[in-house]
Amino acid sequence: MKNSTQLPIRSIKNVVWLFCLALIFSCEAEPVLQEEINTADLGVKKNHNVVDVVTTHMNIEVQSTIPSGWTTFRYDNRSHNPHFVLIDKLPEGKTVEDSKEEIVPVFQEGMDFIALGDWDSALEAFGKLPAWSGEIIYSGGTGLLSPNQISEITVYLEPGTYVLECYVKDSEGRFHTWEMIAQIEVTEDDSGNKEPKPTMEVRISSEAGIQFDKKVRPGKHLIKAFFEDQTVYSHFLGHDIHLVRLDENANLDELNSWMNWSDPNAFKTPAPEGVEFLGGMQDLPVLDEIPNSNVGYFAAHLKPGTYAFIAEVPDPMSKGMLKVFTVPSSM
Ligand SMILES: [Cu+2]
Repeated sequence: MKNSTQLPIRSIKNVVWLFCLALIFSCEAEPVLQEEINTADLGVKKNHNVVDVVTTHMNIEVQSTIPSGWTTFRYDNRSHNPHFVLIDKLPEGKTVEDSKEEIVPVFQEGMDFIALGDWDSALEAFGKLPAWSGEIIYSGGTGLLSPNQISEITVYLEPGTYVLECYVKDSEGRFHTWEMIAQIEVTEDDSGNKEPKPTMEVRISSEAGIQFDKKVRPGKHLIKAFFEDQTVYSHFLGHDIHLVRLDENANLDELNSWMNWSDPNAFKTPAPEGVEFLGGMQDLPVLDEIPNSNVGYFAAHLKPGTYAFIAEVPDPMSKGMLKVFTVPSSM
């Protein structure tokens, strides 16, 4: 699980307290809807060595070793549920087995107590997170992706040991992370890939929310996700950017509420009706010592219709992190 982004786990008690406050004041939401769109064939893969990631059921299939530098991941969701691929850089010496033993069960225990309304026990459970979990660097990844969609992202990776994971919950409230977790070793060898050239840019910050030029032309795009800052919200996580397509039955309030794993009624299947998740960029850090740490790219094929950029944070609407836009048939 991702928890704090750059903040060491130091103030976990404060975070947990904020988290509980947020739960108390959390509101309702409902989703948005849409027509089929497929982001395959977006062109990025032709220019890069591509790391294929596939989900066929509740799993993540990926090669075990890749070079470092600019890296394109092509995520193919062939399952029946929405998923994402978060890329966590582990502290030196830690492996996916440590995550499975020391982090995943703790989040599940905490979540289960929240679902029962037992806040004291939830706090106690989250207090069992190992200190090293605060040193995990969340290094981007694909945003939420609906079934039968493909997402391509490009991020800059330093050498190290990484975990790929998805923590959407099933209908019973069980985190996908129990099965959807895999390790990759990023070597010292440079991939030789160049930073991609975007067709549009979307920026996100804790103060200004999500910002972009709303005059979006139809067609294929390579979207630059620029993180001006990063922080930890009441659900232990930082902000990220997801692209969704909305149909006329979509309910923005429902979608707004759904984007919060720490709500026992949210971030679980089924996904909100009327919403198609088209990928995006998971939490990127803003670290001086890692070049390009705060920049990532994701591809999108934007057919005419209604879309939104949204962050997976508690009540993104109130933070300026749910922004609807329309793609016209021509410009
Ligand atoms: Cu999943």
